[in-house]
Amino acid sequence: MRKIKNFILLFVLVFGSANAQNAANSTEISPEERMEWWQDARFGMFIHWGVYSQAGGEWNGETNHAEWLQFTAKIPLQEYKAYAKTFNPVKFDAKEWVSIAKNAGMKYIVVTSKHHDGFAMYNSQVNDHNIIKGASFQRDPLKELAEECKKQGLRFCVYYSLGRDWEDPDCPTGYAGNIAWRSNLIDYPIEKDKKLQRYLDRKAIPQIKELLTDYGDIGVMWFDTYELVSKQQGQKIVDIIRELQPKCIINSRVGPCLGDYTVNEQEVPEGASIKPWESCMTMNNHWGYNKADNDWRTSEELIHHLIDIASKGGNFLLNVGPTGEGVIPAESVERLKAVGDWINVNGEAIYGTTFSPFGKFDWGRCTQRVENGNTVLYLSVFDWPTDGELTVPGLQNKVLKYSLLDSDEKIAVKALDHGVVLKLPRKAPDAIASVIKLEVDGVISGQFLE
Ligand code: H79
Repeated sequence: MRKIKNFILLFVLVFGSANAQNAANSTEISPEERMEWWQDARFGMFIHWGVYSQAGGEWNGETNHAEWLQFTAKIPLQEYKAYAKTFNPVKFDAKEWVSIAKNAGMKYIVVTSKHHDGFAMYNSQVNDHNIIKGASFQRDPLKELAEECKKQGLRFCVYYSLGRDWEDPDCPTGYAGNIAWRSNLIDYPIEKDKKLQRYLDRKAIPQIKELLTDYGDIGVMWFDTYELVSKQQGQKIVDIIRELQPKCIINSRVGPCLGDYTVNEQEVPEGASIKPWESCMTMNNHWGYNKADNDWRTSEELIHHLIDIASKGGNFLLNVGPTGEGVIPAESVERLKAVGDWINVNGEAIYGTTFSPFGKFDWGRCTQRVENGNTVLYLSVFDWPTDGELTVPGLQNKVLKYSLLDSDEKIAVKALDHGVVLKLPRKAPDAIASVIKLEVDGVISGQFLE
C-alpha cells in the first residue's frame, strides 16, 4: 500500500512539475511579440562614439581614419591606452542627443558600448580599458543615455563588437586564406596561441551580462563582426540574453544563422522581405567622427532611403559620429531636422506600416496598413508628374477614400482596367516626397516579394 502511495506521490510530483514547466513555457514571449515595437518603430539612430572620436580621423597626417583608428594607424596598445586617458568629452549631453533622435522621428538608439578597440564606453567592472578607469571622463555616458531614453520614450540599445577586440590577448580573427585579418598582431603577434573561448569567458560574456543587468531594459543587443564565434558559442550568448532579458531583441551578428533579424550594412536590398531586417547607414563615408569627410548624403537621399526601406518592410538605422568633445556634428543635426520635419507631416506612412503590395513604382514607393479589413495605402511620390496624372498600376480594389497628407488641395480618382489614375495638383506639396493616402476595399492580393 505504501509503495502504491509513494508511486502516486512520485507521479504527482513528476506530472506536476512538468505542468509547471509548461506554464513557464506558455508565458514565454514569442518572436513576433518580441519584435512588435521594433517593427512599428521603423527608424533608429546609430551612434559610433569612442576614444577614436578625439582624432576626428586624423593621425600622423593621414585623414581617412575613424573608429578603426588603432588598427588602421597601427597604434600599439600602450600608446592607444595613453591616448584614451585624454578622452574627456565635456560637451556630452545625453538629453540633447536623445532629443535630436526623438525630433528626427527615431524610436530607438543603438550606441557603441565597445567597438573593435575593446574600450568599454561604460563603467565596466570586468575590464579596466573603459571610460571610468581608462579615461579622464568620470561619467558613464551609457547610463546617462539609458536614463534619458527612458525619460523621452525611446528604446535604449547597445552595439557590441563580438569577434574583434584589439585589447584582449585572446581574440583571433579571419577565415581560410585570410587568417588574422582583423587581429591585433602588433601587441599579440602569435595568432595560434589565441583562444577565443578564453576571451568570451573572461571579457565578452561578462560584459554582455553587465550591460543587461545595469542599464535597465535593453531594446536590442546589436552585435557586430562575430568573426570566429561558432554557432554554439553564439547560441550560448543568445541563451544568456534570453535568461536576463527575454524581451531583448538580438541582431543576426551574434553568430552564424542566429538572431531575431538580419542586417544590411551601407545598402538597401532590392526587394521586400517579410522577415524582419534593418539597413544601417552612415550620413557621410565614416561611422566614427571624421572631420575631413564632407561627402554628406542630402536630406532628400536620407528621406528617400527611409521610405524605400519601409516600403520593403525594413528598419532604417541611421548613424551619427559625435566628436571627441561629445557633440553631434552640425551637418548631421541639420539633416536629422529635415527628416523630422518630413516625418512630422507624413509619419503615418512609415510607422506601423508593412511592405508595398505592388513592389516599387517608377515615381516612388508605397507602404500599407490593414485596418478593419480594409487597406490604407500610402503612396510616397518622389517624382511628381508634370501633367498631374499619376498611375497606380495593378490596383484593382475599389478606392473608398483619398487625400493628400498635409494639403487641402483636392485630388480625383479614376478606375481603369489596369489600375487607378489619380488627378493631382500641378505642384508637389512636398519637394522631397508627397504622400497620397488611399483607403481601398479589402486586402490586396498578390504580394510582390522579390
Ligand atoms: O561599426 C561599423 C564598422 O566599423 C563595422 N561595422 C559597422 C556597423 C565594420 N567592420 N567591418 N566592416 C565594417 C567592413 C569593413 C570595412 C572596411 Fe575599412 C573598409 C575595411 C577596409 C575598408 C574601415 C575603413 C576599416 C578600414 C577602412
